[in-house]
Amino acid sequence: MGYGDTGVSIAKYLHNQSVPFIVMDSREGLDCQWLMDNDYEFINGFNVDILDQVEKVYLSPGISINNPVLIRAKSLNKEVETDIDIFLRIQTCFKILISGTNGKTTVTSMAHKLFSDYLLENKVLTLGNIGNPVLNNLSKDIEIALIEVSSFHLELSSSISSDISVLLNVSQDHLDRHSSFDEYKKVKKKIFNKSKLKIKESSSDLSTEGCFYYKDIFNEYIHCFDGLSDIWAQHNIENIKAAISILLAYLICVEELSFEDRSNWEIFIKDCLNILNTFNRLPHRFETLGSKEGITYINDSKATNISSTLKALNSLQDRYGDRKVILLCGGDSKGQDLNELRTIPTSLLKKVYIFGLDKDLIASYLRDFVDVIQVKDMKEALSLVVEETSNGDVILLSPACSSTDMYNDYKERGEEFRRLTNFI
Ligand code: UMA
Repeated sequence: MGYGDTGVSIAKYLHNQSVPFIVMDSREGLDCQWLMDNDYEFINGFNVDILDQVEKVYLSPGISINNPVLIRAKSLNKEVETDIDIFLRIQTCFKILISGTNGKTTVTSMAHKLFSDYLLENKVLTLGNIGNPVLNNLSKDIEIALIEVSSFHLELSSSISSDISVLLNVSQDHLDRHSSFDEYKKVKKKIFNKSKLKIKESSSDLSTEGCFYYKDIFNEYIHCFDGLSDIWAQHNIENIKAAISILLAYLICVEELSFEDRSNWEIFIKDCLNILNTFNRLPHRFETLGSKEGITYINDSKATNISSTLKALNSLQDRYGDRKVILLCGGDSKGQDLNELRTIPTSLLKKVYIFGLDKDLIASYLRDFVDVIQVKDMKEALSLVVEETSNGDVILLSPACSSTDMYNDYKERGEEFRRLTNFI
């Protein structure tokens, strides 16, 4: 079910096993040439009747648990599996699962940099939600797999297990897919189901036994982080701690470092920070595009929920004075509780331009605190913004919403910001 990146990887996996299959996808105009060339049936839409011929159902993460074919398959006791289930069952490498509402891809990439530079001999790969379907890597010679998993993966997967599982943070997101915030939290907690070692941000949220808390573990070593003056690094301090704690946990698992004897930890942390000094920042994530005529432009298009936008604004508050930031936001708010918007640091904001599907709704929550202007799109916002800015201001695209009402994805939205601001 689904013939996007994951569906294609599942189809190729089954083809290699000589297992016959049928593909279903509701999208129009999909490229099905490979299926046709190999005589596989493609159904454009979801047809419950097909289940008579089916022994097992394979799911893409985008398929909802309320999809009628999936509901019917379960009621008929058909086996249901995801690509993640297959990979975790078959691949024998050391498996590290990473999830969380914000920072998953950044932490997975930072951990990859740390593992690759620290453990020169090991073959380490990043897989999963980061944009590399796990099944494309089944036959590869991997020693350590850093697998980014989303709430969609966790919700649909039936047999989550790992050597190390990491849950970064949990705040409201994807509430158009999960029935409530509590349900979303429950799904995220599945990452710890059969995990030998668990890593979590802190002990304060979601109660889970036997965890390694990366916010607290570095308390004694906080002076090591003092040198991180760069605004990007400050914004990512929790992500940096999480990435270091993943390598630390791995070294504890393979007994190269000890949890009890911490005499080498300080050197280890400093080594890690040195490695991350040369980490290539990821685009669309609090990405400073540059400055022109005294105005700084930041592309934070990946901020697809309110907590991510709050983080960006709070980072800027430490650095800039009152009324220095012009925020561009809006899109599909995905059922988030917009009351959270009331906690934004309003003194920092000069103006907020709002566009997209939920602009009226978002404006109604912000209007009492800040100067709000509703616009048709990002282009209109940027054409008006020119009149407002003065030396030392920051123009921040941090939408707090999903992009899919106006763009294919957050990347396209970020690219448009880059193009319209002439940072090509
Ligand atoms: N489809 C249907 N009906 C549905 C839902 C989907 O027919 O109800 C079809 C679509 O028409 C499309 C296909 O399924 O042809 C898309 O499948 P998909 O939505 O499961 O996406 P994939 O292309 O397989 O990509 C997925 C992840 N996407 C989602 O979970 C939505 C990718 O994460 C991931 O990189 C990829 O697998 C490889 O593991 C993207 C993402 O946006 C980056 N993730 C969300 C996030 O990070 O917040 C969860």
